[in-house]
Amino acid sequence: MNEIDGILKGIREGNPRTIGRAISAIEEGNHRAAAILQGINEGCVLAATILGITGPPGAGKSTLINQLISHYRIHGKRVGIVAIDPSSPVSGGAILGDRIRMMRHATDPGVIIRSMSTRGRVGGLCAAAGSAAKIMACSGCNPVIIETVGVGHLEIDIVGLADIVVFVLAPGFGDDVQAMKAGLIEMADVLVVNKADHAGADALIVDLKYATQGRDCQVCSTSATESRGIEDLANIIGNIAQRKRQTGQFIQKREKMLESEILHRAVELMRTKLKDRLMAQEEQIIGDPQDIVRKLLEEVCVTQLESKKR
Ligand SMILES: Nc1nc2c(ncn2[C@@H]2O[C@H](COP(=O)(O)OP(=O)(O)OP(=O)(O)O)[C@@H](O)[C@H]2O)c(=O)[nH]1
Ligand SMILES: [Mg+2]
Repeated sequence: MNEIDGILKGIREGNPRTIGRAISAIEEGNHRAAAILQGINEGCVLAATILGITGPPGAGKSTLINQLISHYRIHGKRVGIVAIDPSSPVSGGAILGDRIRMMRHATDPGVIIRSMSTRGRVGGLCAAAGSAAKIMACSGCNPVIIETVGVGHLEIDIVGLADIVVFVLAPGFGDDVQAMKAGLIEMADVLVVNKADHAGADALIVDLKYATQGRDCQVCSTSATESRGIEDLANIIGNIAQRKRQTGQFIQKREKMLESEILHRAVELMRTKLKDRLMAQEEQIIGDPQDIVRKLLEEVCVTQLESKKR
């Protein structure tokens, strides 16, 4: 068995170390990455629901995810988590914090947890997070949860990565919520008011329910630390997943996701090839930029086609 087949077998068998190695290969973009992704069974990827859980720093996303993991484990499901750390000074300790909060599940072979950092490469990270989610799905995880920080403008395009978007809020983010409300209702399938044990939660729920009237966006409340509202949230998510599959929304979205992944990869590939070609030019570059671009593109495409024939 060659190395890639071994890795693919390990992924299918749910071996956490192999899954970790495969995701590292994707993050590094090393020579194994493309082969691993090619070998991923799209059927498993389609079978899993990818949940995006986002919201302002400190709203309780990780604590809530921890509770959701317990819920899904009780129901016999394997769960994958991709925790994206924005590397921002605000939540600099996010990775460590998330790991500690999920530690309860860290030794459970039915739970795969992976942290990823943006380090400024948002586009690349989105692709890597999407690929990590695919690998987890292929290892039998369902759902796969992606945690990202989102405030106002979304740093990571979670809507483009997930089948269902859950936005977690907490009382005390008052003005932010007002400013974000329209955008939130547009992008989220579920708005969760977490920290329902805090004062102000009821008023926030009423406010959000009013704002979402007639819209395709559900509101619920949880207390992640007190383990309240978790089952309701899981049921809401389950019902949305079922409905999206029945109406064809699910597959439409996945097709769009694949389209943008292909575009991203194509652009990255072309960028590298064009740059290499430009750097390799010996004579001085002068003339009409448009002509040079056309010539460069032609050269790169011809070389690409020739290497394919060989
Ligand atoms: N009272 C109360 N505290 C909570 C609740 N959920 C989370 N917390 C606390 O809120 C703090 C932040 O929780 P996290 O789960 O780390 O929040 P997060 O949204 O993942 O934070 P970042 O990943 O840094 O953006 C922790 O101290 C939690 O214990 C809740 O339902 N009630
Ligand atoms: Mg967190």
